[in-house]
Amino acid sequence: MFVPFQTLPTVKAFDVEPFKIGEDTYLAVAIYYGRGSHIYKWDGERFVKFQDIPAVGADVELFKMNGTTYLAITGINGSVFYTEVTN
Ligand SMILES: [Ca+2]
Repeated sequence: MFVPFQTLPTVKAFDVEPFKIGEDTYLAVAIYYGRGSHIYKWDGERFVKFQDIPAVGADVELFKMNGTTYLAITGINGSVFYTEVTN
C-alpha cells in the first residue's frame, strides 16, 4: 500500500527516473512542454530542487560508463546527453 508523500511542482512531466550517485539519491524528471527538465535530490526528509536541465523531452534515462553517470533526455528537437561533473 502507498500513501501520498510529496508533490513536486512539475508541469507536463512525462517521465521520472530515480538514481544514485554515491550515497546520494536523486530524481530526474523529464518535462515535455516547457523550458526544461529537473533534477531533485533527497535531503534526508524530502526531494528538493537540485538542478534545472535546459532540455525538454518525454523520457529520461541514466546510465553509467567507466564510473561516470550520464543522463539522456529524448526530446522533440533532438536527444540531449549530459555527463556528471565531479568536483
Ligand atoms: Ca525513462
